Formats: sequence, C-alpha cells, structure tokens
Amino acid sequence: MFQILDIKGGLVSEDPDLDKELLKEMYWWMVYARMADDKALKLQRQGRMGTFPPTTGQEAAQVGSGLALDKEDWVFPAFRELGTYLLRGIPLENMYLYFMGDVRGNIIPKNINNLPMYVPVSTQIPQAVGAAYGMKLRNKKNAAVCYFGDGATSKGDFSEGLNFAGVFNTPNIFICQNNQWAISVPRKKQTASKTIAQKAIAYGISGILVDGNDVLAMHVATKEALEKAKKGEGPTLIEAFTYRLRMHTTADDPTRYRSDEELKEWESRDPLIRFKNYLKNKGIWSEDWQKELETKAEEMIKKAIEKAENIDPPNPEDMFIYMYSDINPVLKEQLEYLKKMISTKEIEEDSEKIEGGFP
Ligand SMILES: Cc1ncc(C[n+]2csc(CCOP(=O)(O)OP(=O)(O)O)c2C)c(N)n1
Repeated sequence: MFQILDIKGGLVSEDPDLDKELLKEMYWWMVYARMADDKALKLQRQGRMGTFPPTTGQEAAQVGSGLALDKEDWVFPAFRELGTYLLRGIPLENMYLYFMGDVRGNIIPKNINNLPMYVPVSTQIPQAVGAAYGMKLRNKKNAAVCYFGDGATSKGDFSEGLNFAGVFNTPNIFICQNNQWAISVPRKKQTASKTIAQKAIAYGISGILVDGNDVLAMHVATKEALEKAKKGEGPTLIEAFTYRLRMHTTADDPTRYRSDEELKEWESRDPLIRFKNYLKNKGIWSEDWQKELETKAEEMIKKAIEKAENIDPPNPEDMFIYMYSDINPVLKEQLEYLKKMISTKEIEEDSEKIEGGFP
C-alpha cells in the first residue's frame, strides 16, 4: 500500500515536500469538511435536514485527490463527497439545500467542471468514461475523474466502464474510496479479490492501492495518475483504503453490524490528526491557526445554513420544464392542470379525472 505518513503523522517514505501553501490549503479543506459534516448530522437530528450520508473519516481521500486536479478536469462524484465538493468551489449551501430535499442544491455553478452528485450507485462510471473518450477525440488535455465506493465495484457499470476505458485508453482516473462498508455489507463479502486496486490488471489499466487516510499519498498518487492520463498513457484505478467513521446515512444504525473495536481502531487512524501531526512537525500547525480555521469554518457554515433555510420556495411549475427542451403535450396538460389547481386552490380536487395526473 502506498503510504507517506504513518498513523501518527511520521514519514514512512520520502517527503514530497509540497508547497507550504498547498499543505495549509489541504488542512483547511479537511477541517472545513469535517465541521460541515458534523453540522449536517446535527441539523438532521434536529429535523432541519433530510437523510444525509456523512463523509467523516474520508477527508484525506477526497481532499488529497481533489487538490491534485486542474480546474479543467471533470469530476463525476458519488453522493458521499462533501470534501471534493467544497474544494471544487461548490458552495456549502448547495450541499445542505440538496439534503434538505431541495433539488436546486444539486445545480452546479456554471464555471465548475463537476457533475451533480450521483445517487444511483456506480452509474457515474460509464458516464465518466464516455466523457473522457469525448475529451480524447477532441484532443483536449483534461481528464475525467470518477469517485465511487467499494460497493460500486460489484456493479456491471464498473466492469463496463473500466473495460471501455482500457480498450480506448481514455483519460480517466477512477477513485474508489474503499471505506470498508457498503451500507451493512463488509468489504470481504463484496469481492473475493484481495484488493480492489488489483481489478485494474484485468482491464489492462494501471491500479494502485493507496492509504486513503494519508492526504499526501492520495495527492501524489492522483497527480501521477493525472499526468499519465493527460499524456495519453491511459487510465488509473486508485483504491483509497479508508473508513466511514459514521453511519452509512442518517437513516442507518451501524452498531447493528460492526464492532466498537473496529471503529476504535479506525478512529486512531483519523486522517485529520495524522496530517495535523505532520504539519506540527514541520512548524506549520499551531493552536492559534487551528482556532482561526475553526472560526472561519463556523462562520461559513452558519451562513450556508441561513442561505439554505431561507431560500424562496421553488416554483411548482419548474418540475415540468427541465426534462425536455420542448414540453410535450402530456406534460403540458399536467402543467395547465397544476396552474389551475394553484390559482383556484383546488389542490384537493380529484386528480384522477386527468389521465397522467397526480396520484
Ligand atoms: C443502483 C443502486 N442500487 C442500490 C442503491 C442503494 N444504495 C445506496 S448506497 C449503497 C451502498 C453503496 O456502497 P459503496 O459503493 O461502498 O459507497 P459508500 O456508501 O460506502 O460510500 C446502496 C446499495 C442505490 N443508491 N443505487
């Protein structure tokens, strides 16, 4: 397993000596993502947010890889990607809004090369491959970077996507965050393969197993994979070996299927503590700086909640206008019906009178 930092933040291989500002930026995004994640959990418990998939524990995998990307690269995310989302410039209020049940939160700002989050497991993989193939055909020098979990590797989309990527030598990076669990299914029941990274061999592409709780290792591995992809040297599968420290989603109770010992063991490998120790050894981290970051994050989180909770209600007519470029006759009929119901306040009226009307 490729590792630069041990679990205490000491060096186990050569220090990549990354720029000090980049190191500080890495730590900032990790702290911000952790705090924003904690807050989301509280909001959900207070009944102010819907079901939410916490990211805590996976910050190094997301931040280390995410900061290796260029703005021009395209990201195809799964649903547990708070860290990557934030560092790509997507406002936190979008993420909060989405999990408050408002789909407008999943609208990605125009200048950001991210796809909206994919909830159907694994579906982002063939799409990322298609996009990368398009980049190749157009001689673009960017890459399509796709994030997914260990559970996603059991889907056909994974095989189809990676096979196509291998055959057509597409500029793809596949980042599998192996957080050891797919809801209640443990990694050992997910696949008989010893590692997920080794699956790359079968598709004729590069594969590397990386300590996903080591932000430096994730950064270096992603950077190398990107350089290769952009030189036309093919795709890479990166297995980020990490752990989901919280529940699958707020609707899940992990105490029913995993042990306290396992959790404690992984808590001792917390990616934030490890990186903080490294920064401390380098004389970059201090108590004051930590407080500064936390205050900044708290303010940003507070503002994001205010924005998400105070957005104007959506226009109910919007649900008809984004599916087709020209609204079709059936939807038009439904739209007119809705407008009538709203204007006459006859929402309770028997909707079955109209074929295809609301149930
Ligand atoms: C196609 C599809 N099947 C089932 C589900 C229900 N589901 C949501 S998350 C999940 C497990 C995903 O596990 P993994 O890929 O390891 O990602 P993680 O949740 O651990 O981040 C499942 C089965 C879904 N969202 N989409």
